This record gives sequence, C-alpha cells and structure tokens, in this order.
Amino acid sequence: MDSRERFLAALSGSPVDRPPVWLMRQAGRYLPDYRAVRKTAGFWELCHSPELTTRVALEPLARFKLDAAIVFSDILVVPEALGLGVTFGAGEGPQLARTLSTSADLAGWKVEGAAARMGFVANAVKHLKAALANRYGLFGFAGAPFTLFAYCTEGGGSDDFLKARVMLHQQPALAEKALATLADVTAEYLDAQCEAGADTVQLFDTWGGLLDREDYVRFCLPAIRRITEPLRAKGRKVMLFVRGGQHLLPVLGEANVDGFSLDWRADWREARARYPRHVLQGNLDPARLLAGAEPTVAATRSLLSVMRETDDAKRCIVNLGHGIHKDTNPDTVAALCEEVARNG
Ligand code: 1CP
Repeated sequence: MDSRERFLAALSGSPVDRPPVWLMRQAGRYLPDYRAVRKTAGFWELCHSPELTTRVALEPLARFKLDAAIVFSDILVVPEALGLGVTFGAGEGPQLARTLSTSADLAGWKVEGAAARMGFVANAVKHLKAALANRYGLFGFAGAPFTLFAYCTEGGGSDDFLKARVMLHQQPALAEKALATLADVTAEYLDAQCEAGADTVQLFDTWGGLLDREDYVRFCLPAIRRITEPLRAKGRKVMLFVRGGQHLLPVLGEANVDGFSLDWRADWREARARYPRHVLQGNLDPARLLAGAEPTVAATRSLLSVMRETDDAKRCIVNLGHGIHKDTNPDTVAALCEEVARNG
C-alpha cells in the first residue's frame, strides 16, 4: 500500500497493512528548513506564497515516514479575512487589532467576500496536491467556531479565555450570532479546500475543552454542525480535534463528523468503545517526544498494540494528542515514524 491508499483506507474503514501516521504541526518551528524560510519571510507572507507553503509542508514528508501532509496555514486566517487585523509578532503569539465585545463589533465584521479573501489557502492546497502526486494523503483545516471566537474576544492567546467564557453567559445572543457567523464562513472556506484537493479536513477546537459539557452542547455543537452538515452532505470527510475534551466525549457524537482526534489525556479504549464506527486519531503526548527517542518509541509501540487489539488497526491513525513542541528533536520524530512503519 502506498501512503495515500493507506490513509484513504483508514478514513473509510477498509483494511490497512498498518495504521497511517501524520503529526499535528508536523511542519513548524522544530524543523531547520522552516526556521530558515521564516528568516526570509513573515508569517503571512509565507502563508500567501504557494511555493513557500508547499516547501514547508513537504519538508517533514521528505525527512520522515509520514503518510499525509497538511496544508501550511493558520486557524487565524478566518478572523483576518473578517477584518480583525491579525499580526504575528516575532517570538510572541498572534495579536488581533479589533476584538469582539459588543454587537457593534460583530456588525463591523466583513463577512461578505471573506471566503474569497481566503482563496490563497485553497490555492496552497492545490499547489501542494500537485506536488504530492497522489502519493500522500492531504489534510485541509480550520479552527472550530469556539476556538476562533476565543481569539476574537481575547485579542490573542490566553490560558483560560475568560472573556469568551463570560460572554457566553452575559451576552448569549451575541455569542451565538458570532459563533454562527464564524461557522458559516468556515463551512465555505473548508469546502473550497476540499474542492482544491484536500482528502479530509480537520476542525481544531484547541480551546473547546475549557467548557463544561452543558456549554459545549449549547454553544459549540450547533455551530460545528453548521459546518459539518453541508460538508458531509457533499461527501466531504471531517475530523474534529478537541484539546482537553475527554469530558466531552459522550456528546461529541452530535458533532456529525467522520472521526475524532484524541488529546493525549483521552483513553483510546474508552473512545473506541463509545464510537466503534468513527475514525480515531492520536493520541501520543507531545511531551514524550521531548523526553527522547526511547520513551517515544515505547509509547508508540503501546499505542499500536491498543489499535491492533481494539480494531484490528482499522479506522486508526497514529498522531500526537496536540502539536509538536518547537524544541522537539527531529531524530525523535524519525524514530516515532520508523516504529510505526516497522511495527504497525
Ligand atoms: O513564528 C512562527 O513561525 C509562527 C508559529 C506558527 C506556526 C508554525 C503559528 C502561529 N501557526 C503555525 C502553523 C499552523 N497553525 C499549522 C500548520 C502546521 C502543520 O504543518 O502542521 C496549524 C495546523 C495551525 C493551527 C493553529 N494555530 C491552532 C490549532 C492547533 C493547535 O496547535 O492547537 C492554533 C490554536 C493556532 C493559533 C496560533 N498560531 C500561531 C501560534 C503561535 C498560535 C497559538 C497562539 C496562542 O494561543 O498562544
């Protein structure tokens, strides 16, 4: 089986010779070529260049035995297209010039033409797809509505995103309207990525796990379904990653997705028992990779054996439970991928 066949088989639940592997944030600051590119190009400049996005997305595939690529972009493309003024300062997290706190702020969002302003991402997908020559799987992605809403209200990164969580209960109608707006723009944006050649798309709900189950059901799931229903009606495949979302597992079935990306704290067997027909992906701890090759290989081996035991390795994708840390040694990533290729 070549990588793309293996990846598509895992997505559709067909038998595989071994589970495919890719890693969240596999193209990023832990790789020397990525850092070299970033010395010559700003973050947005990189995202807008199909040549550069393809170059950085291919680097991990050339180095490691990975089965899928992910388009190089960022979840904050959506608030930028809505006119919120997103900048990436050197060494800091992203900053938004205009934040959401009143209905006047929401009325100022430039919804019309937003999907078209993100056309450069579909273009990056198309360019990467051609370079992959159908040998590898290809992911598109976007932020889930609540995670985008969290950055829009906070104006940047945060550990607890209190502004977002307060707004849900102080101005619920405004929050629901903002979430629905983010969802509708995202649905159109992801459909364009699929049209451009993505085999599947992943919604990153990096901050969804901050909410309790009741709030997730009330605010997040309806917004996620505004994305997944039109996409899946067209046969698109959608994966959902909720970081810190173990407590949400019982309700995530209502997200209407093909599969879940499990955070490192989620229990694989429990997730599988609950969702026998879904694709499951994950869930190695990115900190394990910082501990070195040996502990990483041991963790990979035990994940592979859980996959074989619970599913005959079907509908399983090896991944991390969150993005690769920037201080990760590339040799450790190589050891992880070798282990999957050898022992999967
Ligand atoms: O200086 C730099 O080069 C910027 C670092 C960086 C990178 C490499 C940012 C800024 N974004 C990205 C790329 C990126 N972002 C990818 C593609 C990488 C790949 O090939 O796998 C993806 C999938 C993302 C998604 C993303 N951006 C998420 C969701 C996934 C996750 O890791 O939780 C989130 C929360 C962001 C926001 C963001 N963008 C960048 C940073 C530093 C952050 C985190 C901000 C914060 O909350 O502090």
